[in-house]
Amino acid sequence: MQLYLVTDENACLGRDLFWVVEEAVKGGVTMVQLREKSLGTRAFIDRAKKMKDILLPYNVPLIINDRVDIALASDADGVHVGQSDMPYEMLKDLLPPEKIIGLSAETKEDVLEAENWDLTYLAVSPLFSTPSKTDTLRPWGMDGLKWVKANSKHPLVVIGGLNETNTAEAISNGAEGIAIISAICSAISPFEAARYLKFLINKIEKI
Ligand code: TZP
Ligand code: MG
Repeated sequence: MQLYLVTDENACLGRDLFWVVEEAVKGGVTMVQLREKSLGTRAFIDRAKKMKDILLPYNVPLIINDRVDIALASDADGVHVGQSDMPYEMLKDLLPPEKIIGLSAETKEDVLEAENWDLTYLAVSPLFSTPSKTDTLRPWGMDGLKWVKANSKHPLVVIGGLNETNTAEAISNGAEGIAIISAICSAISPFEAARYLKFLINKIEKI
């Protein structure tokens, strides 16, 4: 989950979503979340299966946003849920034990509640305010990230406003993964954007 691409077709500047994702993966993206807020169930399943086929040769896991049924139907590697999606206990009952479960935490209460759960990662969301998602609570900021790091046992992913200017600082402050929509999907070259972000992450991790 080091460099975690979250998809949004609307951010791809009219280019094919699968092309954007494959370029980004070639550039160094290590995990992909298929996030579809307006597709019908059947179209979502088709897209998930196609995405899985594309990612398989690169050994990059596919995570489905919100929809446990789609994750199961497409044999994706896991799900990402927010605070208003299916509750953790139900997810745990429905998903095979090896599947990835990621949860967004928007408040300190969310972080503390998640201490009781067996998550693959906790997403600090949003780290910064972002035009890509406007219905969020107050951004955590770097100080918020430090608080979560000190109060959570889970590996942390940061999402919201991440780009080449703040990725290194987020990693230095304890993020294990950087989740990104626009800095990759809207880049002129998703390949180069991913490559540079990956370089920044690796550089900090080596220090
Ligand atoms: N959840 C919290 S912020 C966000 C999501 C899906 C959007 C992140 O997009 P960007 O363009 O990387 O800021
Ligand atoms: Mg959700």
